Amino acid sequence: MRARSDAGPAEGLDATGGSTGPDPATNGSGGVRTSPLTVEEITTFYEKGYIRPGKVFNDEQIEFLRAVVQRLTRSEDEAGRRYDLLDPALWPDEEGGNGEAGDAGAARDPAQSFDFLFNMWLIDDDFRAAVFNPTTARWAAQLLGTTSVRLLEDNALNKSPSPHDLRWHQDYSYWPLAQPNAVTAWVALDDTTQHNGAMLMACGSQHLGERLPVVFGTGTPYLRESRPSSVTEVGDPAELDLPVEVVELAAGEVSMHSSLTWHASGPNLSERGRRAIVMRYVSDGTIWLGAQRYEYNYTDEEVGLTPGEPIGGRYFPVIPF
Ligand SMILES: O=C(O)CCC(=O)C(=O)O
Repeated sequence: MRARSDAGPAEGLDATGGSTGPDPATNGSGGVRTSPLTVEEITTFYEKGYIRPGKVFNDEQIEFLRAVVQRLTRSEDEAGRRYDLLDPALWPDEEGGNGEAGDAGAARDPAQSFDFLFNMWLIDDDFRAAVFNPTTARWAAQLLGTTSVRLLEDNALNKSPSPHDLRWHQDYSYWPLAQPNAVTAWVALDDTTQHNGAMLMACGSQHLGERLPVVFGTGTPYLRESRPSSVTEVGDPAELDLPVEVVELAAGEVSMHSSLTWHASGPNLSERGRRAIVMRYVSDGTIWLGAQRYEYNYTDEEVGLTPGEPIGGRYFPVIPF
């Protein structure tokens, strides 16, 4: 579908995306952690719905990845594949199709820019080296209680300075899977604070089960008609007494959240973009539902999967760890 680039692995990243520095398992390489999660961390994830296990890329690797993302953002833009999470032209209506806001010609408000790149591992070897790092894959397996995980997708995010926020949502609502056996690893490429729009997590919300997808820019729920009637809207964490934590991270640090955890992010009040790369992992064996659940970036035909089959194939590779 898309050609791979000829670029070699990232400087400072080995072929599997691991650190090439001395003894990283003991935090020897720029404070990078590769040790497995502890029982306490796994328990905290179960209780709160997310954890901050530490730094997975050192400063040199982060500097390199920023340049990789900048290059890919430019080439994707030139190829007409710009996707903006806050662009009203892309917002679905309540039924899930493009509504009035989706009419061709709807103006794109630059102040709302939240650039979103999808599956760069397929076209760029440097990005792939980061995405295939064994550390976050192993952590994902520990958090999902499995021995093998597949990559569901990767993303690069750049939230521009903007007064707009990304509304409360849970990731599972948007995925073509029969079970929420999935977890996201969100790696900061910049120091991330409340001021520049860090993510917010509603602790314990993952215990409340599946919710409807929402339009990221407005919080309007959709797909009410096609989801079971027991699936209700994401609520206001404050009204439900769910503690909200701000996920402040230094560049290179990762947070990992469950596919059911409600999360949002505030406005970026700084003068620079707030960048991140994201890996989303799914337990091997999770069942593909495809378009009958959600119109994903790939059709069932493209991925070669029939609804009811375990997820697999070239778009969803096992990540070795
Ligand atoms: O980066 C953000 O502000 C939100 C990202 C998000 O919702 C996610 O990675 O699941």
